[in-house]
Amino acid sequence: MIKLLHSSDWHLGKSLFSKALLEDQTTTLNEISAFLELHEPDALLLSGDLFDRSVPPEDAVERLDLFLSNAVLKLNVPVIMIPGNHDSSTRIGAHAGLLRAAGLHVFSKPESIYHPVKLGEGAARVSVYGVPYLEPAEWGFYFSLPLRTHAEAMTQILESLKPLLENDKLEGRRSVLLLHAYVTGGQATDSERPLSIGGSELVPSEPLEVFDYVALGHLHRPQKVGLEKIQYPGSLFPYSLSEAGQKKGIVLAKLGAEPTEDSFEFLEFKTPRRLHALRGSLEEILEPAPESSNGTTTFRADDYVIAVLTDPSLPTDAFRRLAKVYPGLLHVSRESTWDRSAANDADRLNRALRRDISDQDLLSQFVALTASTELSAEDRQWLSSELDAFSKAEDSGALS
Ligand SMILES: [Mn+2]
Repeated sequence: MIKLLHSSDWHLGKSLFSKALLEDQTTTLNEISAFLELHEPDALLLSGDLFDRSVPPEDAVERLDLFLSNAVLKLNVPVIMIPGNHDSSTRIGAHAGLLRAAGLHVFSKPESIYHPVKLGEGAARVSVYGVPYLEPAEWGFYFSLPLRTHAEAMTQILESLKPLLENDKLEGRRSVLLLHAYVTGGQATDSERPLSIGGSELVPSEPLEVFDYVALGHLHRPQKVGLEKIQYPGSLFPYSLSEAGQKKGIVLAKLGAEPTEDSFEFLEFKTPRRLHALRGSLEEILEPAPESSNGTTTFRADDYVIAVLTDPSLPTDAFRRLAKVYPGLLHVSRESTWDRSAANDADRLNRALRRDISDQDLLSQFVALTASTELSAEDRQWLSSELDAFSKAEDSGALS
């Protein structure tokens, strides 16, 4: 039996609403180290976006270095990794040749796809392939073909891997692929950076089924894509409001001599701070912190909070008042009331515009639609005098 732990999208060095997350990321990395000690896997697979930026901050670089040294040198777990779309493949791949001898395997160049890491012995053996995240044009340059989409690049990569995969089969070796891509059928969150502007970023899942396990990276929601053997473990930490309350964790893949012996398990992180989204009016949210925000997770005093206020306008001092109740408050926003009915109202306003109505009535309607409140007599008076002053200035040419 070959045991593989699979993680991705660490985004070390990332901030959420100006709050640096490295401390929280370290808590989770410590939990991954504990998983390595507990499960003693044959390898740890990291499917890209190790850092949040191609030039990561120094403390994030140091953090990754500490983690990898501990995993490879102290725990004796080989680490196999690829750069993602947030990483610089050159920087992630620095010294790859030297590090390989120590047990850190980095796929960072196009030709590295032909050099799988071979693990195991006897009946349970695998070849682990890695496809570094590169732009379609970079693959096109490598293959000397006009490749414009990630799907086209993937077709070419898989085609070129065929002889190696056939050889694995002949020798009774299972195959694993590390890939950082948006595979068709996957569900995104709000924290992935699109892989292409304008064109298609999707890669079809069917051709990936030739592998016994596809260790995916890119999408931040943990998920299987169609089959159990094609999985995203999701990000290290919730990196957007859309991931509040979402379970985060790591995948434990066990591959036997035959596919029927395989199993895939999601191991949830327990220690890190949670991210909660609290929706409601300021007064509602200011009530003592709820014990549970979604029925399954316990609310801890230092948990991160994003407050989405439903008040008709943003109450003054909302952040300061909320931060007293929620020390981990990261951001306060107001839920937009701009929905379909608002759009219909706007349409009505447009039609009203074409009829001849006074400026004052037009502005009153605008205020009523956007602020969900009627103008008071006092407001009307103020508006009327401002409008008068404006037309006079306009007539005298002062505004031209
Ligand atoms: Mn990512």
